[in-house]
Amino acid sequence: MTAALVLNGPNLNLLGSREPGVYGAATLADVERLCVTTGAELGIDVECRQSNLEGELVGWLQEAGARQAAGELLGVVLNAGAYTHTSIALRDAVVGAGVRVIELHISNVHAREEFRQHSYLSAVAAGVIVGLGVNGYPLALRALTLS
Ligand code: CA2
Repeated sequence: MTAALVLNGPNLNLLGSREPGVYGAATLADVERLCVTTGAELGIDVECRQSNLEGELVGWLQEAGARQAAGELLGVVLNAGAYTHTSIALRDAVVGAGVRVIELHISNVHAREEFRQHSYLSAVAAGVIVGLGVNGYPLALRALTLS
């Protein structure tokens, strides 16, 4: 059985606690359960991690690239949170690790503040899912299983 990694970045541990109008009512634990259940339906192992630290996310992307190269991982679903809009380090990690990434955002970042409308990741991602709420996570996992 092969695997996929779901990485959530800064402040996504607060999901469900505030701003339900923007991010919905699901907690991070709910999202991670949804991802694992989806993985079982797709016949893949899904591992979920969250960090508020940019460097930890860089390390996980590098690890994912090595696992992908070894044929153990299909790729990563990455919600990099606000680092999406600031982090050249995460972009370089995606390219450097050669890891297949589906960039995901729960909210429609294009309908929000201007600073959320630029992503350092989109150009190096295999695909982008935006604005579909937490239902985007199962769709992103399914996308990793295609091709
Ligand atoms: O829409 C998304 O998934 C975002 O990646 C979420 C990030 C935001 O900076 C991006 O622009 C879009 C923020 C996550 C913060 O999540 C919270 C959840 C509940 C309460 C407070 C923050």
